[in-house]
Order: sequence, then structure tokens, then C-alpha cells
Amino acid sequence: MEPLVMEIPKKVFQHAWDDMDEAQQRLFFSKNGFLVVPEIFSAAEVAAMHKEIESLGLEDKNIDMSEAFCRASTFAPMIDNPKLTSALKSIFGPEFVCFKGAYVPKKSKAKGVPPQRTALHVDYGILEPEGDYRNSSALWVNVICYLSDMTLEHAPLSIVPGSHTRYDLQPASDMEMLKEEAVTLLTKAGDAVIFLHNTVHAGGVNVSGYTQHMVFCSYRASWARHIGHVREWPKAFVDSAPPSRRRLISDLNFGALERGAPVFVHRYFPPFLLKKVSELLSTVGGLLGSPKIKKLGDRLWAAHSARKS
Ligand SMILES: O=C(O)CCC(=O)C(=O)O
Repeated sequence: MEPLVMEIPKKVFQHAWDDMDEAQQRLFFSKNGFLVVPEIFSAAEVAAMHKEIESLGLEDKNIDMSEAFCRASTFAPMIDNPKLTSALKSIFGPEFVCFKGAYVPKKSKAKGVPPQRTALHVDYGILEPEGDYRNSSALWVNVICYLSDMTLEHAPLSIVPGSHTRYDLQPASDMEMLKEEAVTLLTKAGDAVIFLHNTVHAGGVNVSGYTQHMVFCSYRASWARHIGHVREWPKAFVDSAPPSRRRLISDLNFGALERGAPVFVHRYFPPFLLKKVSELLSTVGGLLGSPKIKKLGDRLWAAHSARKS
């Protein structure tokens, strides 16, 4: 039997991505569930990334994708890239964290294979059975920066505009009934595609004859803590990051409330003390009718609960 070829969508999606201000980005993302941020890396920066991939032999190294991300010094600036974080701010507001980075090379199939795609899917809620809770946040986006210009042969991304509002779709189920609504995105090297955790999409199959290199970063709203413990970024990676980046990659297992508690509380208060002080503040705040004291008590209580989980 002939293997099933999934055709890439005929409609190529065009939009003036360069001309969008923050309000337009927010509106577009809310309506469509994705957004392209052009040229987060310049041609020279992309060339430096390719050079580093080659010098580190990353394409053929058999290592974890997240470890590969941390090895190349040219990838890390994606995390706090100003064009990208400005677009993310328009989506999440000012409070978000970056919980994953990955480098993924997509090798080419033999030349002559017809252009095609992989299966339509959403990224939310997969990998939990394997104990990886990173995709379980209630509000997160995946960002892919492709390091070469896409063509129909060079693994273009298929995406279904507006599919993030299809509440009848179950993660990890067959979504091919949406294929007629899918469009093809042809981005340029250094552009970033942001898409919501439940936007239906599919990677292209690479039949161009040369490898496609992709760098991923995933971000969540600060409040949307994962449903289980997730691995933190490596300590050395966090310690060597500039403050603008460190802020985004620290304390992944905290939600917004815990983030609001002072750092010394997280570091030095043993759980029983945290519990006692939070109870005391909540009670005193209630008795004195002081919402400020009560809120501080609530924050410490949330920090205590997070520590327990
Ligand atoms: O391969 C790609 O271009 C997209 C990857 C993808 O589908 C995903 O990250 O879920």
C-alpha cells in the first residue's frame, strides 16, 4: 500500500508583519492564535548561529535538544530578544517566563520526494504520561525561529488560523479534518513564529536537500504554573545570564503569587516558618482590616504551597 502523503496547504499566508505595532500584534494573535515577528535575528546573527552549530557539531550530536540549546552561546539571546519579548508582552502582559529552549535540526529526505507535511496537532498536554509537565501550563506559547528561508520543499510550517478557539478538539487526537482550513507559512531566516499551546499546526517535511535548523523557546504567563514539577534551566546557564534573561529563566516551578514573595523568603524560610508567618499575617490582616497585610499573608501561603508540591 502506498504511504499516505499529507499535502502541504495550497494557500500561502501573506501578511505585512513588519508594519505591526503592539496593539495590532495583540489583536492578530487573539484572532488567529499565531503571529510572526520578523527578523528577531539579523542575517549576521543567523550566520553566527550556523557557524556555532557547525563548530560544536550540534547537528549530529546525540544530545537532548534542551542541552543543545544551552551549549550554543548564540542561541541564548533569543530568550530575551527585544522584538520577541515586546510581542510576548502584547500577548501576556508584562509577566511571563521562558520554561524551555531547544535546538532541533531537520535533515532532508532524498531530493525528489514531493513536498509534504507531518500530522496536524496541538502542543498542549502532550508528554505528561512521560512525566514531562512542561506543556501542561494553562497559558503558554511555543516560539520557533527558523534559521533558513522556508520554501515549499524546505519544511514550511502549516497552521490553522483561529483553531485555538476550537474547544471541541482534544490534545493528541486526529485533527486532519481541519486540513482544508490550514495555510502555509513561509518565513525567512531569523523570523520567529509564535503560536498558542492549542493552535493546530504541523511541521513540514524537509525535501530540499539541506538541513533546516530550528531554535525553540517556550514561554508561559507567570501565573500559569505547570501542573507538576518541571526541570529548571541548568544553574550555570542561569547564573551566567544577564539580568534581563535571568528574570525570565529563574524559578520555573513558581506561579505569579510565589514570584511576588521576596527572594529571601524563598531561600531562607523553612516550610514550618513560612506556614506560621503566613497564617499569622492573614489573621492579623483580617483582624486589623488591612488588605495589604492579608495579601502578604496570602502570598507567603502560596509560596508555602508551591514548596510542598
Ligand atoms: O517542525 C516544525 O516546523 C514545527 C514543529 C512542531 O510541530 C512542534 O513544535 O510542535
